[in-house]
Amino acid sequence: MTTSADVDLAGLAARLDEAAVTGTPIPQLAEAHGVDVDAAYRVQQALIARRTGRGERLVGVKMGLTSKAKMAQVGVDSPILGQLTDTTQVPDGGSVDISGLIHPRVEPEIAFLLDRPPTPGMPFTDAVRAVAPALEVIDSRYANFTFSLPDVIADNTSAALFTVGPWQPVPDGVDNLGVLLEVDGRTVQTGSTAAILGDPRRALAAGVALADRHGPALRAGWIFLAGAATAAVPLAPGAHVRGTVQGLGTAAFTTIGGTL
Ligand code: OOG
Ligand code: MG
Repeated sequence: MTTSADVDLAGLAARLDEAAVTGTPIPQLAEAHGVDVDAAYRVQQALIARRTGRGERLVGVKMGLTSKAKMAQVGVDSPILGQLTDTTQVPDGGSVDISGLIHPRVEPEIAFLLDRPPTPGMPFTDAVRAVAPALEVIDSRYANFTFSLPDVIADNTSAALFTVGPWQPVPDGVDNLGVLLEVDGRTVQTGSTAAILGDPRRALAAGVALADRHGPALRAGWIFLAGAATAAVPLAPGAHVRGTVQGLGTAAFTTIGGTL
């Protein structure tokens, strides 16, 4: 029997890395190679190590699948942790070249700025210095945007690009703020931060637990994306995208390049 101990995790990371770099979808890997959740996080670490080895710098982490809308969209029902690097951050109001992506989708997010390395049980306002509206572009490296739980973990939770809007002081509550995603001035998704594990502060707690078990060690000054409150929508070239979180303002970008 093949166990994850026998698997060439670095080899799987190399395949996912190459798929992202060349914009070429690949078949799912986990089942064929006996990769479970623990091994999948090791593949993700190896993937990120390849990228930091090329000069990318970690700037934060992201939660995925923290809302029912997202879980239903991809058929995986467990929150997951991925990693964000500097080269994947698009300035607010900037342009995003999506020509190298496979089948990008965009989703509205809420971001936390970590004031210190959060530990289990630390009060939210001790751990978080500021909050902001954000947008995430996801792009599964797997054909047809279809994957199992270990597959999406190994693929760094489909992370591709992200934009954070202006940081705001932490409001009294972040658990019931309206969320809006607009493309070319049309509303394409609406929701509430309540959809994020009932309260996005729980996403931070879940992320702390996952980072504790699988890495990376969270750092002061890092960005933490809590996971989308709504389903993601396909991203076309020439699209003006805005994500708004009630009381926090808007994050926006415009896409260039890419094909429909
Ligand atoms: C997995 C990533 C999910 C979120 O916010 O839920 C995610 C996917 O949907 O491909 O980033
Ligand atoms: Mg997301």
